[in-house]
Amino acid sequence: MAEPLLNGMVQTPCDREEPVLRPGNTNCGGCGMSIGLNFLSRAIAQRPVQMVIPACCGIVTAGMYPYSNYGAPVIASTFASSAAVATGLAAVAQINGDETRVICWAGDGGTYDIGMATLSAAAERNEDILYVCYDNEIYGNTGGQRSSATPEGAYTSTTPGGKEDRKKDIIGIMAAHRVPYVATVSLAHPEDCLRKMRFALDQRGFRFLHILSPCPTGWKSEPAEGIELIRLAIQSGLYAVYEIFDGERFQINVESERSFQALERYFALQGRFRKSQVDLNSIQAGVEQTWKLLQLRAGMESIHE
Ligand SMILES: Cc1ncc(C[n+]2csc(CCOP(=O)(O)OP(=O)(O)O)c2C)c(N)n1
Ligand code: SF4
Repeated sequence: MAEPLLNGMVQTPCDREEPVLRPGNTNCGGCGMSIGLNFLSRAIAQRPVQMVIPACCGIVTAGMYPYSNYGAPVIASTFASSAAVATGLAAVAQINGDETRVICWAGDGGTYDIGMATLSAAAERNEDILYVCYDNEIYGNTGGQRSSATPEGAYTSTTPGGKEDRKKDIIGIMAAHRVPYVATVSLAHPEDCLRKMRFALDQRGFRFLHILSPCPTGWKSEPAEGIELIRLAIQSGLYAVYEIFDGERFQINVESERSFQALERYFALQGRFRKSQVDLNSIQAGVEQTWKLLQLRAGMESIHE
């Protein structure tokens, strides 16, 4: 029977025999990665899947062998090899003529930094992989060091005065590979999240999803406020929710009023910004610039049309 979700959307129940993320796992309370895995579980439903997870929090989630907190087959890979391992699994599925969808599930450290070489190579070859980056904007698993996804102003264990550099534009980098599908995903918009996950699971070729993923431990935020933080990130314009087809057709999925008040509240609710001297006016100017470019791209017709 159909089950009502938020915003009046109707969604079929998760008909997996068990969820991808089993209860009783040791993820921190309020972990955005857990929320993302629960959405992924619903999106996967009965599709056969195999997952590849590098050495991030997502693999600590699995727990101690021979038990697993994952209700799906998972290979634990090195950071440098996750997209390559997934490439191999996808090739085997193709040879065997089975419908298995291969998913890489990796943090920002494993994606933006340590696994970038094989990620880029797999994207360039348009391998049949769904790569999902849950971006908690730090190296969470090793004590919260900065990554190239850490935003300007954030305190981490290696940026005690607040990070001075801006966050890397991973979406621009992935789109530049002209892969079939790249999207940012809002955990605060279930319909956006499930639609994109289902679409990405069903496509062939390389697909990349980016999930801004609250991490109460690293963000020094309240576990119950993760979804509110995502809403504020979107309302302030800091997190743009959009998708890109074939590297050139841009579509904005959630409009943002780019509210300064939301920006202030986003920073105020997180201890990681408390010590930093970040100038919110300059952050907002950066946001406006990013949005201007995004709107221009979204307004452009595909050059092939
Ligand atoms: C090549 C390599 N370098 C460094 C490490 C140490 N290490 C283990 S987990 C981790 C951080 C991972 O961060 P991220 O991918 O963002 O995932 P998170 O822990 O935040 O979920 C690091 C640096 C490693 N395992 N392998
Ligand atoms: S450190 Fe952050 S990403 Fe890792 S399990 Fe805890 S809340 Fe989740």
